[in-house]
Order: sequence, then C-alpha cells, then structure tokens
Amino acid sequence: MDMSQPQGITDNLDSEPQETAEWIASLQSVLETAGPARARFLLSKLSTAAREAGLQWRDARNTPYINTIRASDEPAYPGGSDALALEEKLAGIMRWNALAMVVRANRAYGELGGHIASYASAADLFEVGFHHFFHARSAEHAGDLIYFQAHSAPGIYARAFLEGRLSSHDLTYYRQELSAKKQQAQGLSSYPHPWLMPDFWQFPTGSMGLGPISAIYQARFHRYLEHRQLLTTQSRTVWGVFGDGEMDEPESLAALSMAAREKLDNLVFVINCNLQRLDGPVRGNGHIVDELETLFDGAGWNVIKLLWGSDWDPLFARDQNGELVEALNTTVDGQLQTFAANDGAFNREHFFGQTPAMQAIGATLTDEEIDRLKRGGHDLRKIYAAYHAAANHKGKPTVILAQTKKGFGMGTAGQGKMTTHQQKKLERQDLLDFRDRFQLPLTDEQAENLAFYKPDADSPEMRHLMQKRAALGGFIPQRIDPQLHLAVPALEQYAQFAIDADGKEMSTTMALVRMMGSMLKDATFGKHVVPIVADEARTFGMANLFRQVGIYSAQGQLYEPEDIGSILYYREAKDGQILEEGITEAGAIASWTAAATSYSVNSLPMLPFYIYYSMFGFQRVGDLIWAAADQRARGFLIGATSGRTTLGGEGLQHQDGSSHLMSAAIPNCISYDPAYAYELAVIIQDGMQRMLQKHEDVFYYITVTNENEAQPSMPAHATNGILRGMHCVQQHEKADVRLLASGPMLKEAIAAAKLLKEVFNLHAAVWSVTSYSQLARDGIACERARRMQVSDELPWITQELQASNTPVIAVSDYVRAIPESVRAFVPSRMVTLGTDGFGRSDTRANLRDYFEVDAKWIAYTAMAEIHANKKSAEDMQAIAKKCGVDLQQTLAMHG
Ligand SMILES: Cc1ncc(C[n+]2csc(CCOP(=O)(O)OP(=O)(O)O)c2C)c(N)n1
Repeated sequence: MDMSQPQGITDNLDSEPQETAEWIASLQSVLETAGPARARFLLSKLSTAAREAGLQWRDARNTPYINTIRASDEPAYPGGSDALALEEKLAGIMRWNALAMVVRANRAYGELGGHIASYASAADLFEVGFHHFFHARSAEHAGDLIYFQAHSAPGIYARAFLEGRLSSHDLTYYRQELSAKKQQAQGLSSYPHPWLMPDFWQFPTGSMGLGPISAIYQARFHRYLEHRQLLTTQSRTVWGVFGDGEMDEPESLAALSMAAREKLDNLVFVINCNLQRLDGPVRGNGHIVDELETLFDGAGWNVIKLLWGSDWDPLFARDQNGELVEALNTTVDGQLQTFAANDGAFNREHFFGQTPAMQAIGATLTDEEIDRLKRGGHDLRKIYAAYHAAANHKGKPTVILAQTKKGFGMGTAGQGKMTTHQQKKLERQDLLDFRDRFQLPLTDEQAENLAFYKPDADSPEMRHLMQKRAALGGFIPQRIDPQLHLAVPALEQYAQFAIDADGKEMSTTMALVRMMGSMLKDATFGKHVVPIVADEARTFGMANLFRQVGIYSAQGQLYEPEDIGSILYYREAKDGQILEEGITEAGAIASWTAAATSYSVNSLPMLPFYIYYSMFGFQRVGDLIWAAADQRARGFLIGATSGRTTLGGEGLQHQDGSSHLMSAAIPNCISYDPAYAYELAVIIQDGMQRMLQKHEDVFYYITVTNENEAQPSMPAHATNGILRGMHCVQQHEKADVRLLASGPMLKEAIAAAKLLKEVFNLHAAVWSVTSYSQLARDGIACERARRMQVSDELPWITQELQASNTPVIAVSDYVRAIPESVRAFVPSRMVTLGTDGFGRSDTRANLRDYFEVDAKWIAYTAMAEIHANKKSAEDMQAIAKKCGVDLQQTLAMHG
C-alpha cells in the first residue's frame, strides 16, 4: 500500500466499524482513567508515529458543526433560572425599544435609515455581556473596553433608556442629532461616535473592519503599558462584537496572528454569525463559521463555536449514529438561512426529513418546538458558558463564533429574509407578532404606535438590571476626558539646536528624531512618548533609539542580536518603548490610535509619534486615520520622506504629492509642511501644549524630508506666523513679486529670488508657508465671521500680503490644489506651482525641473506674471532662456 498518497474520499467510509469502535473505546478509557493530559499525549504520539510512517495525515482544522463546550461542561448560570427568565424578558424589551426607535424615525422621515435585523440577532450576545461580563470603569476596576458592532447601536440606546441614561424623548431623536439640539434632547448618532456623543461612545466602529484591528491593537497597547510599568491593566478585557460579514474586510483578519503571537488573553472577539450580510448570505455555499474557525485556529486563537441552543442537547443525545451532526456538517449556510426564514413544518420536512433516524428525532418535537429551536447565540445559558470560558482562557485570545438568526423574532417580516438587513418599516401585524413573540405588555394600540416600553423601577426585571450593572461598576459604554495635567518640556530643553541652528546642515527628519530623542530623556515626560514605526526606523535615522529606549517585545530578547557589538544594536526589551510594528501601516496606525486616545481610555495621556513614508499614510490607511479623528486622538503623525520631488529616485508609488490634500479634509487634523528645523520645533511645542495641556481634541500631521540643507536660526517674532501658516523669511519693501513656498520648495523660492535679482535686477519677497491648509481654514473662518457680523479680522494670509498688489507665486511639492486652497484670500494676481501628475524615478533636480517647480521655473513664472501681456512671445522665450528654462524643448518633451 502506498502510504504516501494523501487521504482519498473512500478513506472516509468506515470499512471496519468494529475496529474503529475499539480505538475509540481505548481513548475513552484513557480519558476516564488517566485524564485529558494523558489522552492528549497519546494522540500527539500517534500523530508523530503517523507522520514518521509517511502517512501525510494531519488533523482537520475544523471541528464538527456543533458547540465546542459540551452541555455537561457548562457552568451554572449566575442567579439560576430566575435570573435567566428576567434576562430573557429584558432582552425582549431591548429588542422592542430598538425596533421601535428605528421604525418611528423612518415613519417620520423615510430617509433616515437604520437597522433592526442586526441588533435583533445580536441582542442576547450583548445582554449576557452587559449582565455578567462587561466591567464599567469604577473605583475597583479600570473598565473593560467594548467595540460594539456599529449598526447595532439602537440596542445600546435601548439599554441606556432602561438604565435611565436616555429618556424616551431622546429615543425619538434617533439619527436626528441636529433637530434634537433644538428640542433639548440628546440626539442619537447612527453609529458609535465620540464627537457626536462624547460622554457615551468610546470607539467609532462604523467603518467595517476597523473595529477588529483596533480592538487587537488596543489589547496589545494595554500589554505595552503594563510591561512598561505605566499602568495595571491585568483585570481589563477588550471585547469586540462584530458581524460575520465584517470578517470579509482585510483589516478584520489582518492582525489575528499578532494577537496570538502576543498571547493577548485580554482579548475576546464575539462574532455574530447570523450567516447574512447586507445583500445576502456571507458564505451561502459553505460555512462561514468553519472558515473562521480555520482562520482563527490557524492564527493561534482559542476558538469556541457556539452554534446550538440548549433545546438541541436532547436531540444530539438521541443522535446515536451521528446523522444529525453529519447533516449539520453538510448543510450550507444558504440553506441554514432558508431554514431560519421558514416555520417548524418546513424545517421538519426539509431538515429533519433527510433520513429516517433524523425523522425520528424530529418526531419528538411539535412544529412549534421545531420553530423555536434556538441557535447558540440566542441561548443565554450557552452564551454565558462561552463567555465564561473565553474570559478565563489563558495564553491566547479567544474568538466566539456565535450562530444566530438575522432578524431574530421578526417573523415572516424579516427573520432570515434576504432583504432583512435594510428593513426599517414593519406593518401593523408584524408589530403585534413581535410584541407577542417577546411577551411585551403593550396594547395593540401601543404596539402599533411604537410606544417605548420601560418597566417600573421596582419591577423585578428593572431591579435585576440595575443590580447587575451596579455589581459591574456602573454603565457602559461611557467615555471620559479626565483632563489630566501633563507638563511638557520647554522648547529649549529638546530643540535648542533647531532654534539656534546657525546654518548647520541637517534634514527635517534628522531634526525631528533628535528632538524626540531628547524628549525621551526627560525624566518625567519621556516615558509618555511612544515612537511608532512600520519597519522604517533605519530609513528615518532612528536606529539610535533602539539602544536608547529599546524596542517593545513582550518576550524580551531571546537571542543574541547579530549587531550586539554595535552601539546602536537592535535591542528588544520587555519594557522597550518603541513600537516596531513591522510592515503594517494599518497595525501601526491602530497602535497610534490606542496611544493617542489613552488620555481617555486609560486616563493616562501618552504622546505617540508615528513616523512613516508619507505616501503610505493617508492614502494607504486614510480610513483608520479618520477613525482616529473620530475617536478624538491626540498625537503626531509624521509623514517622512515626503514630497513628490524631494524623495528622489523612488518613482511614482513612493513619491507623495497628495497627503496634504487628504489631511486637510479631516477637521481636527492640523497639517504642516515646514521647511526649517526651527519651524518644526515651534510646531511640535505648540502641538504638545494644545494636546496635552489645553486638552484640545486635535492631532498633527507634519511632513518632514530627508533632504539635507543648511538650517538657519530662528528669526525673532516668527512664532505666530509659523503657527498660523506663513511667515516672511525675505522681506523687501519694493518687491516686484511675492514668492510663497512650503517645505522643500522654500529653498527653490529663495534661489529664484536670487536669480531674479542677479539676472533681472528684480526684487522678490519670500514667505515660508508652513501650512497652506491652515491658511485656508483661517481664511474660510474669517470670511464666515465677517458674514455673520461677528468679526472684521482679515485672514492671516491677507494680512501678510495686503501691503501691495504685486503678483504672488505659490509653490508646493504637492498637487496644485493645495496652494490653490488659499487663492480667495490673496489680494492680488496669483499663480500656483505644484506637482500634479504621476511621479518619476530620477534625481531631485530633474524631478523639480520636470514638474516645473524649481528655482528657474519659479523665476520664469514670476517673470511671466510681472510682464503679463506686455511682452512678445519671443521676448518671453528669451527671458525663459535667461532663467535657464527652454520652453520649446519642454513642450517637445512633455507636451
Ligand atoms: C467599510 C464599510 N463597508 C460597507 C459598510 C456598509 N455596511 C454596513 S453593515 C453591512 C453588512 C454587515 O454585515 P455583517 O457584518 O454580517 O453584520 P450583520 O448586520 O449581519 O450582523 C454593510 C455592508 C460599512 N459600514 N463599512
């Protein structure tokens, strides 16, 4: 027999049932007499023997389509059947109020939208957490962190209503934040949002996929704080309740192996496998649960399948020859959905009717009982058992794959229906059925009118609800901003070298790293700094920090690094401070967000600097940056090797000409593109003060470059202009032209001014524009203030340029749209130069020539404006030549 052949289909058929039974009996006997450890040992020995014999056998990653936790291993339910009954009742009330909220809003305004079916399927999963597991922040407990599935928000509002945190008046303003304000109500945001409901929501999970990766890095950041002895986080668990469809998102799965590698047993995912997403089944032709089991198990997670309710246990007990389990193994999700959408009689015929043995099992139940057979995620007892196991599992993160029915309880109106996701209107009869299904004490009229229902405060269910939350420390979710004071170091302490640079050559990246290195040395402040990189620390000259503060590694360093003899050796340490995330910008930004919101989540302000290739920031992980903005992050994003022409040689995928366009759209992101080290210092100092001392919910995006240049010392009185967006670096009373330039373009503008003087004896004044986007925002704000009759103040750029009406040339190493954004506030003719188009691989000089942004092109553009319509084409060509530009050749080459 050729034992090297992989297993074939015929191997699945049992040719020797007697022999099989003997093997199984032996295993059971070992289990009973010697215990599970011995049984596991023998199985692994058998597996080794099989491998050595060349069998090419490996255990399937999938377990059968049944619950992982056996009924006999379930812990007692806290409070017993009384508590169970009350909690079931409460879950019904939550479901009703959530439904009523959505349907009412849409009856009034059909455009508002909202979701019923998702929370209807997730309610029990949420409720067991709320009653028994989710700790609020209190004197005794720092609080668990829960990432709630965003579109199940109505369920969270419904709970807050019973808890007395929201009134019925508030509930009528679901998805109507603006109208609510006018009516002294708390508007309820569609999805969790820390700006719109700042005392309530902690994590903005509305964009699918961001919740899972954020939860993982949040749990990891807790470990980091713990290992650095900054915070005790051991009792805290990060929970994430997500949809099975959401697992399609690459970000959802992106960090699974990291979570396992870091042994994040402070992390639990609950995936609500209602088998449906928006359009239809998640895996109609397969099992999403099995697929996720394989993925999570393969990544190293503890996987708990929670598929069937307690009423299935007697059915499995009767399943002598395994036909029921085999039917579940082979019934694909699309079919399971159809079973969910149909009644008991249908299920008897089409599911239990498959074999005589199954028919016999089905015959023990009435149609009504078959209809009510619960999936695991709707059985509080089973859910409790799974959560209990997850919360107590050591050494691995846990995922609970909970099978539910989408639109549970919505009957023929929605349960398991293909279109249920978007259902937000219910007919009268559907409402009455729903009321009856969950035994709500509402009259027909109340049900029809979608009355919110809250039992009396001294009713058993309300007392139970309040007692349970009191025992877990209070209500959740809850967001705080404790406004803790953190003294930031004085500018001179870490950036004197930049203020008094005196012509010293350095790049702005070098300056930044040096500033950060000094800050890290500060005895009290330094420990709050979190340097983050995604495998580019050496690119940015940060290797010196490896030795200085170490790279965080939960395991420390288990090897002797190759470069141990070097003073900059690669030092990993359990209390290391640098987060070296590897090549995952998504992971790095998730870490940054965890650090940047630590002031709220942990009442421990941290100051993260995430330094990355600017091209791989807003473009690559822009949605995660928006989520950080939503979460009111405070920290620095440093776009290094920035600029379309300043990163020579790298070609179009690495050269960034657009990040400032994207960052400008985020309202609480303050962007700067400084030219000089001293500007960088002033900006960082102001940023630290605003974020850490004034508790402003802003974060900074600063681009730095790797171009070495002579750094001037800071002129007097420059601070205000630097921060507002522009300051004059070369003044001239009678300037013929004004040059505005940001970042690396400033030196080109200065060189252009020199050229204009030397060749044409014309004078140019030059401004360093540290931020076109801040100038534009200021301009828009001033314009509105004037319109609203509150202020006459002119925009800063207008103030700077109003002294004359000579032409303005505004240059950027980014697309023209960036300097264009200030045009409305420039009181004279203006031309913008920028780097629109695809990048190229070449030298900086050639790139700047190609994009027509270098000194000679700036000078020629200035001449063209000075002489606008006054010179012949020949004269202009001659002027261009004097500037060093050949117009005809350029047109011939580039069009
Ligand atoms: C990035 C992103 N893409 C699309 C959506 C729109 N969307 C909201 S919910 C949803 C379906 C969710 O399905 P699932 O995760 O299975 O959750 P369920 O509602 O079934 O519980 C979609 C496509 C979104 N919110 N975010």
